[in-house]
Amino acid sequence: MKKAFIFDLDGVLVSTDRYHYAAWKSIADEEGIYFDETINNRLRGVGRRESLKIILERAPRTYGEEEERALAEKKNERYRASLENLTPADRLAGVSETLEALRRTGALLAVGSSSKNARYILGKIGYGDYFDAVADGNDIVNGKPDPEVFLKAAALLHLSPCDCYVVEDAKTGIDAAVRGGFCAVGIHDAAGYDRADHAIKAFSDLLGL
Ligand code: B16
Ligand code: MG
Repeated sequence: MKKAFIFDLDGVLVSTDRYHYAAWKSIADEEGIYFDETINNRLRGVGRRESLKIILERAPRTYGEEEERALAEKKNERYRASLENLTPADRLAGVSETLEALRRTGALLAVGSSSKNARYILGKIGYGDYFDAVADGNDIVNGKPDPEVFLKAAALLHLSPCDCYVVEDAKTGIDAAVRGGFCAVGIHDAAGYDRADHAIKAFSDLLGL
């Protein structure tokens, strides 16, 4: 087992997919842009402004920089409002027990998320002070598939990428991990992605790495 685990947040420790979808869907509907769950899957692990650009691919007109900024902000207000009711019960299956067991092995635990709301979400699910390091969308210039967020987390842990697993549910996150020299572990949507070094079915399978 390696010295540390760097976890993606959304889709790995907690799932706020349906809230992202509802917020983007309301914006798309208001703008008269077609948007469905299949397109939403392309937003997994992708930053907010990049997500908006994917949605605007189907827009009947072009949007200026300021309009895009306002739409992203409106989406975030709606998304943030829906996060208010998150509680520790929203941690995904097996997360609480597995993190505790990993910690008992002496492994360091960190988060590497594209989300600018990561610290807020961690607080809501009772992990405000839990991790040894947190790197998120506020700390980086380049989003996944650039490895910046994971490199930042590894630097905060004072470890090299080769000493760390990155656990990801998004293909773009696996690409980022591989590019950064991490050991990439795919779960859920990313479990079938052949670029991952390991694929796990359940979160608790991390204990068997
Ligand atoms: P925000 P992760 C990602 O989180 C989500 O998967 C993605 O759907 C979202 O667009 C992105 O964060 C940005 O989120 O609007 O809150 O900054 O999977 O990298 O933890
Ligand atoms: Mg994710």
